[in-house]
Formats: sequence, C-alpha cells, structure tokens
Amino acid sequence: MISFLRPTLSGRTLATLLVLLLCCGVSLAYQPKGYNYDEAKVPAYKLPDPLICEDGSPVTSPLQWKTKRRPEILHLFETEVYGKSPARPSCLHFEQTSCSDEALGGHAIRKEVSIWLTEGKKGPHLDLLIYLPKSSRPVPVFLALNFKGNHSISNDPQIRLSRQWMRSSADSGIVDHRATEKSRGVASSRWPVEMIVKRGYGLATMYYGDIDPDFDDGFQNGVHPLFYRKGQKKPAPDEWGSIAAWAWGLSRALDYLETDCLVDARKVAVMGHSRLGKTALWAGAVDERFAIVISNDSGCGGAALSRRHFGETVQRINTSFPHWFCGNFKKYNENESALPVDQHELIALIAPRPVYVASAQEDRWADPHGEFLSLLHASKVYELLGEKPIASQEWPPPNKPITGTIGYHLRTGKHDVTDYDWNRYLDFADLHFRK
Ligand code: GTR
Repeated sequence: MISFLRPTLSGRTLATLLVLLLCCGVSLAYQPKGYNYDEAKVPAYKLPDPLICEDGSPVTSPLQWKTKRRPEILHLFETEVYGKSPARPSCLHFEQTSCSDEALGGHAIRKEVSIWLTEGKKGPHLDLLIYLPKSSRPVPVFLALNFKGNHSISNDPQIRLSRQWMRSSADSGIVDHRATEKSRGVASSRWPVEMIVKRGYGLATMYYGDIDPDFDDGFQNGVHPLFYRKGQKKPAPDEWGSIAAWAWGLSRALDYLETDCLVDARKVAVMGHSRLGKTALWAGAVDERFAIVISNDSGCGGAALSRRHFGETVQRINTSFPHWFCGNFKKYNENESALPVDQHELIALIAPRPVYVASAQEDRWADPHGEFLSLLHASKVYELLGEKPIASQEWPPPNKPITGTIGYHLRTGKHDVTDYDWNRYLDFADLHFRK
C-alpha cells in the first residue's frame, strides 16, 4: 500500500494537491481570515479635516488651500506614508526603439521608447509602449503601469519581450523570474487596446518592475540606489518606498509624453489597478501635470480610508509588503487613529482635477465602501476650489456609476480590471477632455 501510495503522491496527485493549495492561498490572500468584513464592526473614528490647518486655523479660500494647507497635507503623506521622491534627473533622455504605423490592423501607431535615467546607456531604464490612434491632432492618452511586462498587454508579436525580473508564474509563462514567449498577451483581458484607440485615445504603459522590482530586497535594485547619498545604503524612514518609486516612474513617462508631438500632454489620465491604483493616486497627488487620476480597486493605502479597519489593514499591508510604503508608515500599524492624514486627503490633493475611483463588489479586502467614503470626505475641498462635490452622499448600488468632477462606480464581480471599468474611464475622459 505504502509503496503504491508513494509513487502516486509524488507524481500527479502531488502536483494537483500543490495546485489546489496554491489556488487556496491565492484566494485566501484576497480575503484572509481574522480581518473585519462587517460594516457593523467598523470602529468609531474621527477623520482629520482637510480644511483645518495644523495650527488649527480653518481654510477659507482657494489661495489658502494652495499655499498653506495643500503643502501641509502633501508633506505629511510624503514623510509618513509613501516617502519623499527625488526630482527629475537632469540627464534624463529618451530613445525611440521602434515605431510602426501598421499596428492594430493599420488603425494605430505603435511606438516603444526607452527612458534613460542616467547619462549614456548604463543603469536602469524604463521601456514605454505606446499605442496611438491615427489623428491629425495630438491625442489624449491613458498612462498606466502594467504587472507582467509590456508584451503581456497584447498578442502583438512586435512588442519587445521584457527581460526584467518578474514573479514566476507557470500560467503566465514566467519561468525563473523571466518572461517567455508564452507570456505574450497574458494580461490582455485588462487592456482593451483597440477599444481605447477606437475612441480616440492613446495608451502608454510600462512594466512597473522596470522602475523597482516588486520584492523586498532592501532597495538594492531598481531606481533607489541611483539616488543614494555617499554611504547611504537604503532610503531614510521618510524617503520613498516602492509605491513612491513607481509613481515617480509615471512622472518620467509623462516627461517623455510631453516631448511627443502626437500626444496632447495636457490631457494625460493616469490610471492603475490595485497596488498600481495606489500608485496612480500618489502620482496624481505629487505631479499636478496629470489631468485626470483613476484608481481601480486600490484599497488600503490607496482610496480606502485606513481608519475604517475594514479588510486589509495598515499592519497587514506593512507586513506583507514592507517595501511599498516609507519606513515611517510602520508607526501606524494597529495605530491608525494616530495617522496625521487619512486617504480622503490623498483624493483632496488631486483637487480640483477630475478623479475617478472604482471598486468591485466582491473585493471586500479593498473596502469598497471605504473607497467611496474617501471621495465623499474629499468633496469639500473640491467645493472650496469651485468644483461640484460628489453627486451622491449615498454609496451607490453596483453598476450605477456616479459622474461629474468626482467619478465613482461599484462594479459587480471581483478584484480585476474589466471592459466595464474601461468604458466608464473612457466616458469620464470624454466628459472632461472633450468639453
Ligand atoms: C494584495 C494587497 C492589496 C493589493 C493587491 C494587488 O495582496 O493586499 O493591497 O494591492 O495585492 O496589488 O494586487
């Protein structure tokens, strides 16, 4: 019996068991036990008021917001949450590595551009992939980071295969941390390139691991070491973690887009999903050149209010992903009420520019209701700046989008980016870019 079981277990059964275990691990990771998913158990909390200055004085004019309160909030997020990022490097330069006007069956232009961060061609560089509709005028563009390499967003065989470190995944054709030909198009369901181009928009994307590979290596790889002072070995507690670095990379992509005469760089919408949704929000807060900011299922450390302690918590995110935020953020593990800011003030930093937050009904780990409440509590800053507050005080039912300067929807389904989401973002961009 034993000798019969042994070979069976070490063969196919073992493989199946392993796959089952991994699957369980993956789904559990998105709704782990021991966290609150019950609205009735959300603790009582008091949010910091975005319109009361640190010295206790109220903000009563747009000028006061701009010159006093906004810088205060930005500084707190920089030093306590995401960490301060360096300025644009003076030797930043761009190199177009491919261009075709035969993309998408001849309907689009496809370009690849390398963004070099240091002089010459040494050191890390970021590879930007761009699809543009053929147009007689510069076009508005969605800019978004991707999780699995530029080649993963489409089956287009001309896209350069990423050579960067990636999380291994047999399903996605990523072997020994490197992409293979099998990984072409694996993320295409999240990237409706044709739909975007058909509606008159460009899409620019780059692999987030070009900026900083997403694992905790003490900030030895990626862009961080380029900026260390003499003798510095890792960022100080108030200096950039990985999210801030990814956001910094988005600004460098915008630096390039500003030089591309086919692009209307005053109309760039920065968008991101999940950890990259947190990143898009931070990019939009820091860099006011982004005209629209879109967060898809960004959750804890993104659009969701930390003080609600619903789903993922500050402690949990700092433990699972110690490299995402700055060192100082760890002070708030199980201590959210001590945070000098909450995430509605991240939204407020984007004001008066249009902002869109999307949640998914089954994505309770990301606290969909808390994502909506951030918009609601940021509304008074929009009003102060002459824009309309969010159009509904009530959390809307699924698939009933709210639009205006502040957009929101709760989609049915799980943590993902779907055509439903993209259609709403395109409608939102039409509303603001085509007026
Ligand atoms: C989860 C994490 C979330 C979210 C997500 C993602 O594991 O807890 O905060 O960012 O990953 O980025 O896919």
